[in-house]
Amino acid sequence: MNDAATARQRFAEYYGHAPVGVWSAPGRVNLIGEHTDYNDGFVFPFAIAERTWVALGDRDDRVVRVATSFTPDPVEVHLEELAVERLAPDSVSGWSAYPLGVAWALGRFGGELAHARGVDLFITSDVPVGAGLSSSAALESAVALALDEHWGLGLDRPTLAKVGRLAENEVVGAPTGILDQSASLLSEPDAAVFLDCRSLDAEVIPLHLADERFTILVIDTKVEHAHATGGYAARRASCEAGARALGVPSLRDLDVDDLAHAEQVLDDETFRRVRHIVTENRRVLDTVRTLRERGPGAIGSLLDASHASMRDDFEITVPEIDLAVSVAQSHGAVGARMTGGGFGGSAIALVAVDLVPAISTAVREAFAEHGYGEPVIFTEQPGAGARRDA
Ligand code: GAF
Repeated sequence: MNDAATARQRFAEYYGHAPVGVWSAPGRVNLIGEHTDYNDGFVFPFAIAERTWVALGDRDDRVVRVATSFTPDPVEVHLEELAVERLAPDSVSGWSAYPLGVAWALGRFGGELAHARGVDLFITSDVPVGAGLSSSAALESAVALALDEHWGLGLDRPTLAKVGRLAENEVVGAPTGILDQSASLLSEPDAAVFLDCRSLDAEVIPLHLADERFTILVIDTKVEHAHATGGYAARRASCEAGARALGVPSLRDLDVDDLAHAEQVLDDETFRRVRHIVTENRRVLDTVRTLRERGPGAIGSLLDASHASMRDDFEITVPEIDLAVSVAQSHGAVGARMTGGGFGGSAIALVAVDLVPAISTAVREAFAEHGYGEPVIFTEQPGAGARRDA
């Protein structure tokens, strides 16, 4: 069990002095709107209960030290190395690219690192890694919030989300969008964040899941995904090629009515990638409207359609995810879909609380019948965004 007190205690044991504060940030479930973020489109995520904690201690030199409960080796960097326009590719590596990348990116967004004092950081987390629930954004957002406050930089949360994205793009090397950091930094309990990824206008919309006796079942297939390589970057490249061929700044600028023309102009694969983004943007808008007008019990068909589009048009699902979704759907879920970047990770199902045991058992049995590894299944209610805990 991790919490702020544990992070504080682990910090003290490790560094031999007390931290000045503890900050935390959550992972996320994206309810709908997948791969739309880097196409300037719409997303609708919420924070999960699992969080990453950063305990921070002051230093009187200019050294940044980072240690974690999940790796043996601490990392030590001089602030001079981070106060540069471009980080040398080999100056940070592995897990340290996340926290140190954030420290560097704060400088790129106007944070004055030239006179900042060094810090000791100790990180603990219970966000599952590789589950498509954005352990990376939880880490980036917790570190960004902690350093911003400690160094008195005064950056607002949308800017801190950009800081996390820049660290991920330039230092970690994953060409991801703004979805995950925004979810981690902007979420509020019992609500999801409706984000326009072009304007970065965000609206926190109550989901009323618990009021209506619904919950989100997360089915972590344990199939690993990796965003830094392969499919994710290829999908992004296809979207950019589609937008170029159609003469629009981004796929956000197309509507469902434009798809007939797109089909004539594009090759089949690019067309299907474009169709996913255009229809997914429409589904996010429809989900928000339906939720407002008729409540969460009415959004199921939109979740199901989103999954079909990811499976057939965007081709980012895997057989384990498709099985989890179809079993949940056939055993009474309101709706179900993959969440996150794809190629593994987790499926989510919107389910009546009473059906959780039956659907969980059915998914486990189906996985066993197919010879798939046992999934990890748990429920989530939308939780709190990043905050200072102590
Ligand atoms: C990953 C990325 F990090 C996000 O930016 C987003 O593109 C998502 O995949 C897909 O919607 O989580």
